[in-house]
Amino acid sequence: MKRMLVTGALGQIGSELVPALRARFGADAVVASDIRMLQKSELSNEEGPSAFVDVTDIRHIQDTVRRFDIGTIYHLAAVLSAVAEDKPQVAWDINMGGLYAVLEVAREYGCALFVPSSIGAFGPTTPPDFTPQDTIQRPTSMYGVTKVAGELLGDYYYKRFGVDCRGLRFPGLISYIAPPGGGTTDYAVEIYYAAVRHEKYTCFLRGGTKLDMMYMPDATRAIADLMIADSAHFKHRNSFNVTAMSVTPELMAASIREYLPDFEMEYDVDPVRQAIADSWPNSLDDTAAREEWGWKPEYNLASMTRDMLEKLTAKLNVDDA
Ligand code: AKB
Repeated sequence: MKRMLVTGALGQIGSELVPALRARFGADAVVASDIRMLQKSELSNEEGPSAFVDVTDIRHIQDTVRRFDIGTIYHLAAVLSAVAEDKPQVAWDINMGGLYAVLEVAREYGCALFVPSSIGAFGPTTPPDFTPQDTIQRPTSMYGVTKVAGELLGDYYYKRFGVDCRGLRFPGLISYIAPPGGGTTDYAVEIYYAAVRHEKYTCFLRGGTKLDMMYMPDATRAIADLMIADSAHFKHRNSFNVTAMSVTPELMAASIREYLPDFEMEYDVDPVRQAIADSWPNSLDDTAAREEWGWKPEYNLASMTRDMLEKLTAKLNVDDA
C-alpha cells in the first residue's frame, strides 16, 4: 500500500491527525512532515516515518513523495486567520505557494490530496445563518482570500488534471493536545485552559459572537472518512461544509460552569479578530456532507466540554507539576 504524507504535522490538526491515521492504517503508512524536525514520539507513542518538508520548496515535497512512495497527501501546513491578517504577504506565500507546490506534486506523481478550507472562505455578504454549501464567497480577510482561491484551485486541478483533491470547510477546531496558532476561534481553546487552571478568562471576542465549532476527534474522523469515501456519490468533492455546534463565548462559559461553577469570564475585544469573526457565518448547513459521504458529528458542546475538562486536567497536572 502506498503511504500517506501529512504536511504541517506538528500543527493543531496534524498533531491529532497523524496518530489517528496511524491507529487506523498502521504507523509505517503515515509520514509526518513539518518545517521543524520532529522529535521521536512527538506525535504518538507508536513511531512512524517523518521528514523535514518546507511546503514552499517544491523539491522537498517531490523528494519526500518519491522517497516514501506517497499515494495521498494531507496538506495541513498553513497560516491561520489572525496571523494572516498581520502578515498578509507571508500568508499568501505559505497558503497559496504551498498549496500550488503540493497540487503540482500531486499531479506529477498521481497522488490524492486533502486540503482543509474554513468558515473563513465566507464573507460579510454570505447568508450568515445556516450558510448553504454553494453560496456567495467574498471574504474580506487575507486568510479567506487564500481559502477561496485554494478551493477553486483544487476544483481546477481535479477537472483539468484529474487530481483527486478533496476538502472540508472547517469551523473553529477545539483540542486539548496542540494549541492553535493565531486563529480567530482560538478563544474557544484558551477558555478551557483558563478554566482548568482556575483563572479568570479574558475573551478577545465580544459577547454574543456566534461561530461554529467542532471537537478535534470529529475533525480527524471527518478527514479520514472523506478521503476513503466512494466518490461515485459525490456531487461536490472539494470544500464540504462541516460543523458540530454553533456557540457564543457565553454559551461556552456556561457549559464550563456546569463543572466549575466559579469560572469567570470578562471581555477585552481585539478589533482585528472581532472584525474577522463578524465577517464569518453564525452557522453552517452541512447537509451536502451528510448526504454525499455520511458525515455526522459525535460531540456537541456538553460532551466536548466534559471531555476537554477531563483530558486537560490530566494533561496540565503533569505539565504544571
Ligand atoms: C481560524 O480561526 O483562523 C481557524 C479557522 C476557523 O479557519 N480556526
